[in-house]
Amino acid sequence: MPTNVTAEYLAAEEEYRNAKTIPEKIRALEKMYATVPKHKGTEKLRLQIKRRLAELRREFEKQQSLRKGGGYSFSVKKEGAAQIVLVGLPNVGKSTILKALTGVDVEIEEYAFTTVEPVPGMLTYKDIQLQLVEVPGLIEGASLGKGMGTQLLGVIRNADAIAIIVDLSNDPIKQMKILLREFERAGIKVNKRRPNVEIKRTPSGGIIINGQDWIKGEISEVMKMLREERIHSAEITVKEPITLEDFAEALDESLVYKKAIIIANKGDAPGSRENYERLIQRYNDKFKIIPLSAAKRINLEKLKEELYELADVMRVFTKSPGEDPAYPPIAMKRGSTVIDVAKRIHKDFAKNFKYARVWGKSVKFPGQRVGADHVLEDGDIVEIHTK
Ligand SMILES: Nc1nc2c(ncn2[C@@H]2O[C@H](COP(=O)(O)OP(=O)(O)OP(=O)(O)O)[C@@H](O)[C@H]2O)c(=O)[nH]1
Ligand SMILES: [Mg+2]
Repeated sequence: MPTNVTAEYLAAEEEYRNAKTIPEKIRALEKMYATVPKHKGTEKLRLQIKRRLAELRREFEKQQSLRKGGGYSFSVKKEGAAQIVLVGLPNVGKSTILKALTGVDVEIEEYAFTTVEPVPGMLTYKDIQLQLVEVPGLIEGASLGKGMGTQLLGVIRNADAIAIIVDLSNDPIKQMKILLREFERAGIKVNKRRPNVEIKRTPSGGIIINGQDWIKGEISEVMKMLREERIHSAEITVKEPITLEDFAEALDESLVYKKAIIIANKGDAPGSRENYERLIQRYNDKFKIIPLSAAKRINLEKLKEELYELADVMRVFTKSPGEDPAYPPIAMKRGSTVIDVAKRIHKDFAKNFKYARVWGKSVKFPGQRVGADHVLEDGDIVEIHTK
């Protein structure tokens, strides 16, 4: 054990040794991680704690799903172009927002835990249907099994994106800390992408690592992690500067990555301005923050626009030669190409594709002739020509 750790760390370590259940162990390890001094000498120790935490999380998930008869009983069938979950502590105004945006008749009360199961509603914006799902209020410890938390977090893991809702009549920083910790514990990474490491398992030939120089840390530690994951033969390509912890993250297939925004609700409440300023100061660089009063219906239009952005979709109008564009448009993932659209319409369209004509933002002049790989933009009109 390193000699330069703190008394708090030792206390947490003691707690870890005495822990009986997985949640107890997780809490103790989190404390150890938070109290270990961050310098080069403790790098391996921090890595070890992180890896043990990930292992416990996976073990806990398995235990939970076995107990609940397998899988998450709360899953909500996806509809529309994207599914966005509304997530927050109890009583922050999730139902009020859902109702204001989708018209769904959900119960709204001044006390906590009014909504007890996920409630979906459809938001139509710019001719596109987005599914919003209110997730019942999360609480501290949800990820460790409190208040059906594991099922609720399962719904969030399965969604396309997350709208975090905080209540500006209460301390928003505290709310964010609770929510972000629960996400972390459930293996949900927000507004972050997987470290750019490609791991290609090979039948034989041992471990080959391309781009080794990008790794800030000892290769022996990398090899140890691979052994522990039972990866004995693989071609690994590191494509950006990474730490050992990043490498561990890249190895962890149970993690999910989601885009998220913050909706700062109850902007009409006393003290909300001050709380909003604090929220901005702390989280503005990682999240888009939209102030709102759902009760007074202030800033709802802006919120719709931001939810549309969050959904990461675009509208594509299709047309046949000599005819007007068809309505409604189809919803495509941002960055989709002409051939993606062709595939969506009919597989023969893709198979017999010759060229397309495009009108809109992605081209220089109207009706421009483009190839299969041409990347489209929101609102483009596409006319596909086949052989
Ligand atoms: N002042 C103010 N109150 C609001 C606003 N939005 C919601 N509320 C109130 O906050 C309380 C809780 O609202 P809900 O929409 O039921 O909150 P929820 O997050 O769905 O609550 P649970 O389902 O119990 O977790 C109700 O009394 C609402 O009227 C708002 O913008 N301003
Ligand atoms: Mg509710």
